[in-house]
Amino acid sequence: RHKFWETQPVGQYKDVGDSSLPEGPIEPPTPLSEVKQEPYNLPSAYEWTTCDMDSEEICDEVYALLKNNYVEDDENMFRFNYSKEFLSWALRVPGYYQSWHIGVRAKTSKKLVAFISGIPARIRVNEEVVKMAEINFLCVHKKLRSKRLAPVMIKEVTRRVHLENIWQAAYTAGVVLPTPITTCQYWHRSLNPKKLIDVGFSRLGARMTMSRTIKLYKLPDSTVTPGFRKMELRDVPAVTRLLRNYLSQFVVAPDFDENDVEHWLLPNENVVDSFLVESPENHEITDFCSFYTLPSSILGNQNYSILKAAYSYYNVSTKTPLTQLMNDVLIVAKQKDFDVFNALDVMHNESFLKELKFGPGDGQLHYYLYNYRIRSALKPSGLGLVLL
Ligand code: NHW
Ligand code: EN5
Repeated sequence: RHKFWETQPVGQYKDVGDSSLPEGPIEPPTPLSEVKQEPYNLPSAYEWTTCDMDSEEICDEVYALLKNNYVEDDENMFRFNYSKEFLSWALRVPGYYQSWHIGVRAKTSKKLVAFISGIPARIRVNEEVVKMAEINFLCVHKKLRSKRLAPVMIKEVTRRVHLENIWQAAYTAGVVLPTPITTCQYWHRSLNPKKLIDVGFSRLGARMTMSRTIKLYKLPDSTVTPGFRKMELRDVPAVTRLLRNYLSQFVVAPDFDENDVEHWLLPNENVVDSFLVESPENHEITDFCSFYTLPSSILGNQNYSILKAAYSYYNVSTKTPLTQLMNDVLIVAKQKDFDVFNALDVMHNESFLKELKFGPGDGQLHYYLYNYRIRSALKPSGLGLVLL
């Protein structure tokens, strides 16, 4: 059923539930001298290119490929539209390898027709911190689909990750592959219900009018938690401590240091927003919340072309109840003109979703590890990892 994935060191369906298999690498590393030195072969009309994301022009090309060919919902009504600033942030991370930003061009026209990326990350699985690649933005132009290009791209990124002596990876997908470590549900909180209904993102509930719906999703004009403010550079050490301590309780979570927190969580306009609660009494940082900005193109609507979506990122509460903290972040997102606030049922998110009027979406997100087996079944609430 999976001619490619059957050949890869990933959990196979036949092994599901076999607790006699040990936790850890599925296959051992090979000596670096045995890693293939030349790129995999592409169909003869295409060539590999390494994408220099520092270059405005190349960033534009990757942006355009994804804008026109990346992930859509199951009814092809919306397509992710990651901004250039976002792509630059997501790919030029601490310690990144340019060689892991991989494009495919048509030889004659030089047009960029496919892309895949990896970034380095330290991911903790139970007690073990593992150096991994996070793989994202796999995309093949719509006109080149179903030609088995994706397996070649995956093998090539794998080869280039191996050349850096890294043997594991983490990735997410909306499709089922062998074999998810867990499956998460998307939840959506309407901020601009009229527009969401007009564009077909949501529907008017049974026995609901538009004005009752608008009233249902109304939010206060300003945040309520005393000491709630935007995160600043000077907060990096305190946020790192707070976050590391919080993430230590999950089975799978990133091992963030101060450099990572500065990159991933310091506010970056129209890319990532972060807030914290500083105690008015003793100036302690007690709570933290964040979201990233990922608009979607609205395909074929007369009135609107962009859906502005915020995605819940990392949230930590020690003093402020999580529900109150997340209500404040919804208020901020509304002030910033987002149409919808999305969240997965990871970490402690279940505890606020229903009360804050999130509803389940029609999409799921499957999480995967490459060449790493985990001992036991994982619930979404055991995941402390959010990929972009
Ligand atoms: S998930 C988003 C993926 N992108 C999209 O959905 C964009 C729209 N779709 C496309 O561009 C986030 C194409 O449909 C793609 C497939 C390119 C998806 N992951 O070329 P063929 C990520 O970026 C398998 C993995 O003919 P295509 C994460 C499929 O099962 N495999 O198909 C990426 C089949 O294999 P099988 C996927 O439609 C993680 C084969 O590809 C997949 O023209 C990558 C068919 O290939 C997916 N999302 O192109 C893995 N979708 O065995 C990283 C399909 O079933 C692994 N397939 O026959 C780790 C690597 C690093 C290791 C380091 C140690
Ligand atoms: C890896 N980094 O399907 C990314 N989104 O629910 C790749 N549905 O937006 C993985 N179909 O339910 C991508 N509205 C996997 C996700 C692909 C995109 C996707 C889903 C997630 C989504 C929306 C729109 C559906 C349009 C028709 C949806 C219902 C909202 C409603 C609001 C009011 C309360 C109930 C829910």
